[in-house]
Amino acid sequence: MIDFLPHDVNKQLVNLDLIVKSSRSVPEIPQILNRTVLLGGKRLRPTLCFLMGKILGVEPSRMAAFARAAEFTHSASLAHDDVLDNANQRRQRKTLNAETSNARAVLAGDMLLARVMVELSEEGNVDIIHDLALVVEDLVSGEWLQLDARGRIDVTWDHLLEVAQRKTASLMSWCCTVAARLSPVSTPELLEACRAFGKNLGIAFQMIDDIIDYEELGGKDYSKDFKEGLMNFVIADMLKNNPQLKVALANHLGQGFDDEPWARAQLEASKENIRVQSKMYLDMAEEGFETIKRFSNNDSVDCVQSIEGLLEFLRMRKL
Ligand code: GRG
Repeated sequence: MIDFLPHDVNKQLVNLDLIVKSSRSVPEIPQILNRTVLLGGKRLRPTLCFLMGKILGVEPSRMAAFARAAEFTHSASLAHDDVLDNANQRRQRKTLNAETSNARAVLAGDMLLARVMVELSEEGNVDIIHDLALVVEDLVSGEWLQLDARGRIDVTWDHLLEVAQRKTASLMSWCCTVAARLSPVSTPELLEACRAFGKNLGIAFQMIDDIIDYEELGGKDYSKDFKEGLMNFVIADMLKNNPQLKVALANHLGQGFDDEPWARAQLEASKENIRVQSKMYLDMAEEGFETIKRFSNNDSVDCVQSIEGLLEFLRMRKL
């Protein structure tokens, strides 16, 4: 995803060990995790950990355990999410639930979370563990709130924002606050700036994800959310600006409206509106990053540029 990473950060990412090991667990559980949900993906969360760590002067070798915890937590949530969505495919591979069963996928996700607890407790920073436990609460609550909205057309903008903040932004925010907590120049102001930066980045990321959901007509994942009975930012905007479409949209919720002529023009307009909204969140992230930059050291100019490059990349609606 980010092809403009400094050499040393790229090396940290390439060398990041994402194999789950446990001498205590039933051996099949790590084995199946290692060949399903732990493979592939953009590794955005570890990337954030490493970049923010270097910017804030954290010893590089300290960040790997937290980057691993971030990706494991993300992967555990994906394992459970695929059960809830009854999904067969993720990242062009069979999902964990499709490889085993729903019951075993839930258990394997739980095992990953247990590994996160074990490994992070070995790092000995209770505040960081406390923050991550709150993130797990957010992930669960976000998913719960999303379930409340499934099959409903009258979902409010605030509800979608709340879900995005909990499901997507909370973990990205944690990746940034870890660096603030470990930094030799840590202050409450820096911690808050990192929290806000990650939150705004995460909300923008979710909005762009929602736009991309409508990007390739004919692609197998086109309009995935709507076909699963879920409103997202794009469709909520479409409905707000075209209340006359309420009945048609309600009738298609759960099926999709791939090539329906009544939807095309309005859909494109709403994708553009959400792009503008996502830019507002990216602007807020950039503003917060100005504060973070004040705490950065001179050796990390390349990482500062990478974060700015990431924001620019997202402005171009790419993930
Ligand atoms: C067990 C921790 C845990 C949670 C259970 C199911 C659930 C509660 C939460 C689901 C949270 C979820 C799936 C959020 C989606 C966030 C999101 C935007 C995922 C896509 O992230 P990318 O694009 O994915 O970074 P890759 O594939 O690149 O890793």
